[in-house]
Amino acid sequence: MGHKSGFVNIIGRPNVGKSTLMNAMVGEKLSIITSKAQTTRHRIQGIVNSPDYQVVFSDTPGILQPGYKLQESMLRAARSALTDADILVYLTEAGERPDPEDPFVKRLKRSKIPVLLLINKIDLSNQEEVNEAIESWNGILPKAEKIPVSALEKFNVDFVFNRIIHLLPESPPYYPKDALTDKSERFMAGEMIREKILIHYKQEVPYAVEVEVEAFREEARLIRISAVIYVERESQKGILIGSKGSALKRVGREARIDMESFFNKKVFLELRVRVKKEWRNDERLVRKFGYH
Ligand SMILES: Nc1nc2c(ncn2[C@@H]2O[C@H](COP(=O)(O)OP(=O)(O)OP(=O)(O)O)[C@@H](O)[C@H]2O)c(=O)[nH]1
Ligand SMILES: [Mg+2]
Repeated sequence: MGHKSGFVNIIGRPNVGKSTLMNAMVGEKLSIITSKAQTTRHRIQGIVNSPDYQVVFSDTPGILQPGYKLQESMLRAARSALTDADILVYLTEAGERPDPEDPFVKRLKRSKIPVLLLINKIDLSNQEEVNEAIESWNGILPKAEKIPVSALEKFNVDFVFNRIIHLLPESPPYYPKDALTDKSERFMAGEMIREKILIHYKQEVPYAVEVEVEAFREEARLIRISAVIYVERESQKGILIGSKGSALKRVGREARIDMESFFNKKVFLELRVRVKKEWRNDERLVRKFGYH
């Protein structure tokens, strides 16, 4: 058997556990994870290498009905993942009722790409509910292989990984064998900051936030990172900073701890907050922030 390599794209609704699953497969925290829907905004690759294979996973934003420009870009990222895969992983939750009219499901049905349909979060479910879910998916996507998993508790994750290796086409590697992701260190640092904001703030603040890492300088003994957090309104700036800066300090402290563990080096992190009115619906700004 020759070398195997290919693209495995993970798609599904917001919050079903796509990023948790990719991180579990790759064995690194590449994608941020929070309990809030729409955590992931970009397509993020996670690469697993061995002498015999290279698997290029793509984590994608959850599939949603876009309400503003940023979400249009998020949906495009998820859609693109439907077509350029060797294997599709469609992640669902045990409690989710399949909708045969869902345009994504219809496209999956027509697709010639093999689909692994994973029923996630079974740790929160029971056998009966899982069986019902499998049965209803059997009626809609009969060819897809249905596998119950728990990405959080890593139940069946190895089994899914082995199925992926089995289905992977023979091919030389697409990337160098030490590659881990397509994203830069700056991007990773920005995501770590955004994760803490998603965790600590309520309602609309996390959704109105974008993080831009302006400087990332690696010195002999530490990395100096300076980032700007953009919000849409003055009121959000106040909430983000908190009384005497305490809320922002917490974000900085927790993000820095994650950065030090990810980059394996001491980090000096500087955060500033700026207002960019309605950036989420501004085509030019959305593009400037790296969304296509
Ligand atoms: N109980 C349980 N929780 C899970 C499991 N997998 C993921 N979660 C939780 O579900 C929430 C969402 O997980 P994510 O991995 O961020 O979900 P996602 O699909 O990437 O979400 P978006 O990026 O917003 O589309 C987090 O709170 C996870 O801890 C699981 O197997 N069991
Ligand atoms: Mg995600």
